[in-house]
Amino acid sequence: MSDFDPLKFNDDDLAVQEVRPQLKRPPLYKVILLNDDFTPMDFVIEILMDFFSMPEEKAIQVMLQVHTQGVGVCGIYSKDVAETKVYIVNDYSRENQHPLMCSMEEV
Ligand code: TYC
Repeated sequence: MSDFDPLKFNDDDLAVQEVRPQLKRPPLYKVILLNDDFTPMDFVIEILMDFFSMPEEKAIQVMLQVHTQGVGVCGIYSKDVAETKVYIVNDYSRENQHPLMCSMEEV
């Protein structure tokens, strides 16, 4: 018999339905940046390089995507990591008096 056979027979010849193992993957979250009219482009590029480990060319590309389309993806993470990224980016932006908004949404 295979490892998981949902229909097994016990000693009294009764069919017993086993519980299917719950193996759902934990959800992933996109960390996103939103455009605004005031945050300097260089500051956004710095954020993408420092907090999301992007090489400069990729950071420029993502910054321009946000600038022209209104929103862009910084990376995809587990819930805990995404929440921490959002927190540190928003905190760092406030500290530097920029209105940059970082947020997250389920993939
Ligand atoms: N729109 C900003 C500017 O013209 C640049 C910018 C890009 C701001 C991306 C936020 O997430 C952002 N200075």
